[in-house]
Amino acid sequence: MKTKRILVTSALPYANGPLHLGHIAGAYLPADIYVRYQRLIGSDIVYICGSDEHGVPITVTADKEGIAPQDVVDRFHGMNKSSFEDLGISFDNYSRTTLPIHHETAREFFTKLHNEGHLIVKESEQYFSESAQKFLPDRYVEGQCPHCQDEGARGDQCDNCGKWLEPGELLKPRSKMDGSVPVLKNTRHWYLPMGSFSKEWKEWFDSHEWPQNVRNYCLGWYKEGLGDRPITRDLNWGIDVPLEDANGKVLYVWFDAPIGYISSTKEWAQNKGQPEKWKEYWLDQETELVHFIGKDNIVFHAILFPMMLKEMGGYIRPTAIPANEYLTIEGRKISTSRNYAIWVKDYLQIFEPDPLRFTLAANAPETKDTDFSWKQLQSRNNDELADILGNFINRTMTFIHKYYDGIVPGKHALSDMDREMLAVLHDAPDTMAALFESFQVRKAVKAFMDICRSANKYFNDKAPWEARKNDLESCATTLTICVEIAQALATLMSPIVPFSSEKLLPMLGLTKPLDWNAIKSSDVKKGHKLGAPGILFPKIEDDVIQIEIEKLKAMAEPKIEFEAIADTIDFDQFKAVDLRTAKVIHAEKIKKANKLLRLEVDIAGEKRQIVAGIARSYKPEALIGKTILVVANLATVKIRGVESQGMVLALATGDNFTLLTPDGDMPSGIRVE
Ligand code: B3M
Ligand code: ZN
Repeated sequence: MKTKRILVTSALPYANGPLHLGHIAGAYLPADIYVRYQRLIGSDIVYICGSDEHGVPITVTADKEGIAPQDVVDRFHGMNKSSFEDLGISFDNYSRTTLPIHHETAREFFTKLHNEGHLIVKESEQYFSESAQKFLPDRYVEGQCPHCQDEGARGDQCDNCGKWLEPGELLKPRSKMDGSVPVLKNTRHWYLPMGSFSKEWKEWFDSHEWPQNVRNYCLGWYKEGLGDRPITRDLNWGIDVPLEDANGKVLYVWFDAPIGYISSTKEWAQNKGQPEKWKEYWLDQETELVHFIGKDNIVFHAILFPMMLKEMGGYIRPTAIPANEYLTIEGRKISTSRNYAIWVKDYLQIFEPDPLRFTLAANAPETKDTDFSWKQLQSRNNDELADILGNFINRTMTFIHKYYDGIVPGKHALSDMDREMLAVLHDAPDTMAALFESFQVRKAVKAFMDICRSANKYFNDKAPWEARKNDLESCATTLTICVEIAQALATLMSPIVPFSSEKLLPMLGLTKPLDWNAIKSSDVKKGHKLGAPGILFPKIEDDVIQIEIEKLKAMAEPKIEFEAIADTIDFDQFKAVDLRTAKVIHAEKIKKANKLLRLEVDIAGEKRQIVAGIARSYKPEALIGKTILVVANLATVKIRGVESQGMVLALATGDNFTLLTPDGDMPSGIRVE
């Protein structure tokens, strides 16, 4: 059978911070499981990745720490590379985009696209900081989104509503470096006119099957019209634009980073002593290209990069883009800025890699966001890996060592039960292959655990401890089939929990996993010698897991900045503020203002409308009937065009608000004394 040639990539992680579980669940573990499976069936597969070392996230970290960007990427490239290794993410090459080989490849792309007239040049206005005397990258400019009024929008994009913003669109822009108000200044940049390639792109896109999220995202962009995408930036960190008249400009990180897949493949070929071998993967239309990414990278991998590859001529384009959704931690979004995450290197200081691999695979965010909890890790490890898989292996090993000196006794005539179990086992490779091939890791893990459950049931139903007394041939057959099952499981589990598979092989008297297809007709010979038994999955104890739960809780506590006490006032000044109880009679969200609610309150029979910035802490329906405290004599103002006749009293901790309410039932209109 002709083996497939496959090139697999995982999104290049920015080298501006450590890896957390969200990274692993998104673009790395699913890819590694797929690659390990493909290697087992003999595919010609190369798995490529590397550190994304340019771009503003790097300079933001460098500025924050007062160090050079190169120092930032040197630190985190090394850290992340070893985290991946320790977690068994088995790249064939893990490169980095500050290497000369990448700079050359990216410049070659730009030069060819430029010389062949595929790029356009445009003057445009960009934010310029007069205090820093330099153009400000988009992430350095913050302001209010004109579409949804979110205060935290960046110069180029609003994370809240996802809209891309043109320079000048942002309301109330200010520099995140020094708070100064930037001015708009003319500058020249090169663009990839995606609109002019959209017809051909659409034909290509429609000729493939894509996951629903990739289809929705891309067709949404296509329908809105694919505009001109800037591919250069006014930055002093990045790959210099290879043109005479482009001083001080670098390639936009999202132009250079995907090219990192190609330069990393070139480096891989060089390291193998076959420098031209990369072409078998990138320039042979027979090769399947699979990009594993998180959903926030869909447009770059399904629209921008394929357009670049097409216009370069001769390059392959992706045939599959598994784009995972997000992982939350104990029900909360991961936030590196608020240090709310579980870092891979911290995890690995306490636990083995496989329980995490298994837990993240079993609950992979393939089609929707999923949640990781420490209790879930403990139960996946203890109740499934240890009590189902580990238990089956252990009872098989113990029985054969105890009654057969560790020698497999051989099969005799098969009973119906034997045949049933062997049928389940012999179907397993195809069942799991179909799930791995279609990137359905969750289902593959479930299918694997179902086989383990069948194996335990088989052991119980055949009851070799009884058969040993009255039907030695049945007993011998049972145990021999159990070894065949165990040897098959060692192969089937290896893409998911490779370290445990490695540990299991010598116990079963094997030096390498069985061939994937050999499992379809397992046959362990009488006399096969088992190795020493061992514990595959040590239990994770409650007290150990509780420590991690407490640690995370402490991280989740909002960092409360205590404001200095305000200036002293006298009693009369306090008396001037009229604080009253008020009953909420209606509450609703305010369109396009995701932090605001419009309340209708009753203050001793007087109806008031009040705008309150508590939408992220309270659902409108939860407020109806509540008695709260308000400032009743505040001058009326308009907030986002809505009149507000007073102010609600609430306690702010981080970005969370807790309303002040009277202790016990209280009529409305009562004044605070
Ligand atoms: N460095 C990672 C991110 O957006 C980005 C991926 C590049 S893949 C070419 O989180
Ligand atoms: Zn917005």
